[in-house]
Amino acid sequence: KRSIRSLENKLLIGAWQIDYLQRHKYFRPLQSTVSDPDTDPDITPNSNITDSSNTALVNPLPPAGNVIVHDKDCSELYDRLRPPSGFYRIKPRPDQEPFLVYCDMEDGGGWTVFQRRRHGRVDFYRDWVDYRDGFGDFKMWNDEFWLGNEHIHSLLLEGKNLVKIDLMDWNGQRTHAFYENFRITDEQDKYRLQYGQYSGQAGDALTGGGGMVEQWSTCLSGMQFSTRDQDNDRYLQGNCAQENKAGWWFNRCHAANLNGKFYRRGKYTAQNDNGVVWGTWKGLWYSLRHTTMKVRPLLFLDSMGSGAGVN
Ligand SMILES: [Ca+2]
Repeated sequence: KRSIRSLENKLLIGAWQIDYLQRHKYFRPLQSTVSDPDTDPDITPNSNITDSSNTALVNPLPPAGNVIVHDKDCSELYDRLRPPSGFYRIKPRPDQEPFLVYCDMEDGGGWTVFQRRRHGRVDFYRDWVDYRDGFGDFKMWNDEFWLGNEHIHSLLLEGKNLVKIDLMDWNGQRTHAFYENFRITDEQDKYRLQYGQYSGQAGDALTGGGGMVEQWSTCLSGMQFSTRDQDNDRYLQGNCAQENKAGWWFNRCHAANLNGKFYRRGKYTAQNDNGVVWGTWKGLWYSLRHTTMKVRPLLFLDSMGSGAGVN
């Protein structure tokens, strides 16, 4: 199953490369990367690429190097090329196979996205191997995916990062949470979650919100990852991953679970609070419409110089 997945990934990367090369006709006018880093914010490819007759084939493989060069994350790619948002291959560690990620080059730019919910078409109730290796679609701007714990682990390995969690409800209202120095350990330690300082408007639901008593059962800091087939939670009577239809870091069980079941209206009723939940914002019985988890270096200075982006 794993090798099929890896083949699929290679195919996807291949298809994407061909698409990329066609779109950019393998070369671009040189000045485009120098003079106007801020244009072309669109995710969809621009069809108004200059007529090929003006664009001499000066450098056969010019700055569109993301096909050949592998940045370690989207922030490095952003620093180098200021490309539009989209799927790119990155390579966090030199000894690693490059893999596809979605780079959010807006919101200050340079964000590597590792989780996204948009429309509920991708099933997030999956087993350990799927969560380890990643699943979902990596093609369209609104595709849903989990990048995979192994990839997330290597992406976050250096620490000193800032994770931003973007949330939207069914009325289009948005909020966000920041966590500094977000990390997960390796598979041997079941991808245990560690993070530092919280800030933002959505509330610190990862820590459980509420008081000490509530946090004792819902704080996810230090918790291992659980899936329906691997119960690593602190809930002795059952499996939080099964009850909550998700792979996630569970205590007994949670006040935040962005991999939960996708309900098509915000408020829901069920035996368990198993929706796409950020408890400190909308409570446990409201399932969110959009979620994004993304990361970039803590000291990243975006084009606005704010380091934290807007919103
Ligand atoms: Ca359990």
